[in-house]
Amino acid sequence: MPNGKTPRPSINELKEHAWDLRRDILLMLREAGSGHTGGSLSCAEILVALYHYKLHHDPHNPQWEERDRFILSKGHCCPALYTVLAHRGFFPREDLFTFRKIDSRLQGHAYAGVPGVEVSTGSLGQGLSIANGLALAARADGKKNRIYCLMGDGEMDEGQIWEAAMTAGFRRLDNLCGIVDLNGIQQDSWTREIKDLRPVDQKWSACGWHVLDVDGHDPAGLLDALDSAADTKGKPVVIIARTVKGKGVSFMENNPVWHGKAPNQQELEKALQELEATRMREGF
Ligand SMILES: Cc1ncc(C[n+]2csc(CCOP(=O)(O)OP(=O)(O)O)c2C)c(N)n1
Ligand SMILES: [Mg+2]
Repeated sequence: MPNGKTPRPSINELKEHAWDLRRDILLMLREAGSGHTGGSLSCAEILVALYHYKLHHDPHNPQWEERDRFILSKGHCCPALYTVLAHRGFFPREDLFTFRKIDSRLQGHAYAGVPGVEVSTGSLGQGLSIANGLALAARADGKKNRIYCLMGDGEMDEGQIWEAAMTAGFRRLDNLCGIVDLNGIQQDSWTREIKDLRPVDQKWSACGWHVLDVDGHDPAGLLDALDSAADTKGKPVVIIARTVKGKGVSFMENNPVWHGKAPNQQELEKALQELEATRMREGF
């Protein structure tokens, strides 16, 4: 049960967990033949920082009352969530290869029937409102657990996000931490061309949030930001995590085509070779 007070994993360990996550995301998407590759790869380090360090959770008792809650508001990126949950022992890794198959509980958007998934998501814009409810309930019950909500940058186009952001700021929900996976791309184009979010930090601070801006692929920076968020009193905290969509595979990086496309066998092999080369080069 990592809790941020325990010693931090080494940077190499975290890099290795993110590497394993990327490998299994690619393998499961190939097996399924469909799914959301780019946004799953962009949030790998964020999920590793949460599930291998910050979250209080118990894979053997997913409903443990005192657990921290994590809401994947960008529910189409469930390949990343399912994989980190399998790696933490919530269910067997082999189940990943049933993703999107008939009768599998590993549905193509995050499904609450999977151990460790708090809520079904996929209709964008709703996760932060759910997180607010959980944060208000925890406060009312005098609980110490924290609530985390990961959103996409394209998802910021949803009005409901800003209704929820204003509510959390007004209610001073300091047990709530939002994370924005700012990868610059939504569905088939660049976020700045569809609806420019900038200045995104000022939008959140105007709603009453404390804003942290980090490199979303730097494990140390993410751990610092998560610790700092937990220590912030009187305000919710949003971590703006600057990421690359498709991170880790050169031909998937910054290419909107890979938003909702799974690799074919040849692409998978090329991607895995690249991941292996990175591991050798960086020596983790
Ligand atoms: C309410 C709603 N409208 C549209 C969609 C279709 N859709 C799925 S993913 C996506 C783009 C999301 O972009 P972003 O939030 O930036 O996610 P990421 O880049 O992390 O994949 C859209 C429009 C949806 N899932 N829900
Ligand atoms: Mg995006």
